[in-house]
Amino acid sequence: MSDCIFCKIVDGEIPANKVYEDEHFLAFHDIRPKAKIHVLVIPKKHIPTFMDIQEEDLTLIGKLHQVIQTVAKKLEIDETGFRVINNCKEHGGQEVYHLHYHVLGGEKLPI
Ligand code: IU
Repeated sequence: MSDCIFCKIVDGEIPANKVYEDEHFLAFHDIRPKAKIHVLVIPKKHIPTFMDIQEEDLTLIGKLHQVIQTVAKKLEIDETGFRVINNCKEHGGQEVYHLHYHVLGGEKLPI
């Protein structure tokens, strides 16, 4: 998607503070962190929203969970814990229409 900001980050057109990258996924620090640690984990494939995940994407989405585990270990929040959030569409507060999961931690988060 040529006008997608996260696709541009994937393509290296826009810089990001990367935490993890492999063939199918990228994780980078959120530019407006809402916790001491706030990382976004995305599939490189352009899937606009949670509701656009298709049957064919389920293996990818499963692996994304493994990537979150890897990121949590790398940032040393795997033992203390963290929160994973997806904002879906307008009422969910989604700003960027490229599937992403917020990983928040590094401190005790408010309920
Ligand atoms: P949301 O779930 O779509 O609302 O979250 C989008 C997030 O992407 C939000 O927390 C932004 O701060 C973050 N972000 C970013 O890290 N880098 C960018 O270039 C842009 C948004 I645009």
